[in-house]
Amino acid sequence: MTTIRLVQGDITRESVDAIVNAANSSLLGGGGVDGAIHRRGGPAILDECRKLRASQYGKGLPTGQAVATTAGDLDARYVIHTVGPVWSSTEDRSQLLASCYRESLRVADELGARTVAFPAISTGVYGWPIDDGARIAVETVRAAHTAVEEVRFVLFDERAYEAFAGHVR
Ligand code: AR6
Repeated sequence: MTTIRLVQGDITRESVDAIVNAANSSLLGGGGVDGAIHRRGGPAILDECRKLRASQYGKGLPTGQAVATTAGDLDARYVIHTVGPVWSSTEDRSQLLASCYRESLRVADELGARTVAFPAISTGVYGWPIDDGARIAVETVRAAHTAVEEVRFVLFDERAYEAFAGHVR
């Protein structure tokens, strides 16, 4: 059984085996949680991302997939980068968002990670409504077959925290 914990705060301050990054397919950094992870984690993360782009992800990491790098100076062993879908009001992309959580946990299992911190993927720059993003996150983690013992959702603000709390209760 995977325990779900909710924390309000900055994910780059967490101590876990793996921190999940809401990246973009370039893997070369950006704003939001991605920017914060690269800033605090230091250049070792970007170095490995560049190597991934030069090898198996020449065209970038596709939406819904996940890949791991070092966590650099963060208090974690790995950063798992995943690319959420951009919100669309005309097309249902929820399977891609669910895939981000599932694939990140699959990568965590491959690495032997037992504690994993997630941000609310796609709910910032990518515009996904927070309540729906929280529902998909919690439902997908609950349904996942994983050896991860603790999934910690780290929510940046109170609104996001309350959205997740509404689905975990
Ligand atoms: N800790 C935890 N959560 C955070 C932090 C933090 N330090 N900073 C922001 N959030 P976003 P996306 C929350 O925009 O929507 C980047 O430029 C934020 O409040 O980081 O998946 C990438 O490079 C929101 O709830 O990611 C991509 O281009 C959630 O994290 C694009 O943004 C996700 O917001 C990805 O957009």
